[in-house]
Amino acid sequence: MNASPDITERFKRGDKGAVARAISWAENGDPRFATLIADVYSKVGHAWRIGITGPPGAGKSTLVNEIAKALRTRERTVGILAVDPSSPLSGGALLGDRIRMEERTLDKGIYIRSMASRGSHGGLSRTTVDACDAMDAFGFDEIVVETVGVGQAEYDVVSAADTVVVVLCPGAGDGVQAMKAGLLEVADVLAVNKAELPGADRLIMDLEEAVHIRLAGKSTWMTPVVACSAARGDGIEDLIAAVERHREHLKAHDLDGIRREKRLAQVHRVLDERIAEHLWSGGGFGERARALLDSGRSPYDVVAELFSALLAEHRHQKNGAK
Ligand SMILES: Nc1nc2c(ncn2[C@@H]2O[C@H](COP(=O)(O)OP(=O)(O)O)[C@@H](O)[C@H]2O)c(=O)[nH]1
Ligand SMILES: [Mg+2]
Repeated sequence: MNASPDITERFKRGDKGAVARAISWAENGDPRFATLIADVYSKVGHAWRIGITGPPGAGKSTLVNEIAKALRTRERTVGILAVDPSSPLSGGALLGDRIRMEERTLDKGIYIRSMASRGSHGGLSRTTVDACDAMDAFGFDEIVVETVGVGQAEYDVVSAADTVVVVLCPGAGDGVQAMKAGLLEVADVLAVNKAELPGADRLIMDLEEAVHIRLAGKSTWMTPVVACSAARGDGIEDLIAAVERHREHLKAHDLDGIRREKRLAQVHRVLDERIAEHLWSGGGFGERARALLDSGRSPYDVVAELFSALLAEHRHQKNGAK
């Protein structure tokens, strides 16, 4: 594969067009992504990755905007990834505003990218991690990933982020509902946004209690609950401070080990994808499975037969290679 030296050059020079191209390759399952990331992989690991998740309407996009602004005043460079599994026009109007903001300020230290999961090649986890790796290697200090916390998405954000911030707000996305949805489990920091609205204090208390019950007696990171009001720009510094405390906590504990496990999970996912692709397209398993089913065999029988055939072929190839 020799199609990327030019892009690799541009990438290393800090041309944002090159990081955009890299992410598109990742989204489309273009093999040039693998070549590029291999070239720049020694640079991956510098950035701190902040995942922002929570129910729709909680104020995630508004918060991401405020966090990015605050990080920029600290001279930190920021890559933003907005992943929206529900809408192909990810991020909607707010993202549009941000892009306009970026154009207006011509701020070289910020890059904003939206990614739709529908139609993306491979899983959302993989493309999210790939996009983060690309932004990380490109040299951003901080990467902020916004995903809607529904269903699988909150686990996807865990695989991509070092610190997961779960954003809730009084009213619609109740604390109890969040617990049911498994959002509390993935939270390193809980942000109660729209804290100026009635019900916020109650939600904060409920969440603190829930965290306490879950983590009491365990010598582990105690998920802080931070009040903020993204629309007013309040509490943003507290939120960033909480993220920084979590970062220090991980650095003092086993950051490398945690990151290695996430890498391993990525290898696992991508290898699974590869194997499945190979079997069902190149390996002709579909045809063989159909034939076996037509002969009246049960699905488990068919699986057993195909699996032993696979192992036999593998052994055969290995011996042939000797
Ligand atoms: N009252 C109030 N509204 C907010 C606050 N932050 C965001 N919003 C509003 O909540 C709505 C959803 O915000 P958005 O950032 O798009 O939420 P997302 O779906 O989680 O990304 C928008 O109308 C925002 O203006 C806040 O702190 N207080
Ligand atoms: Mg949003």
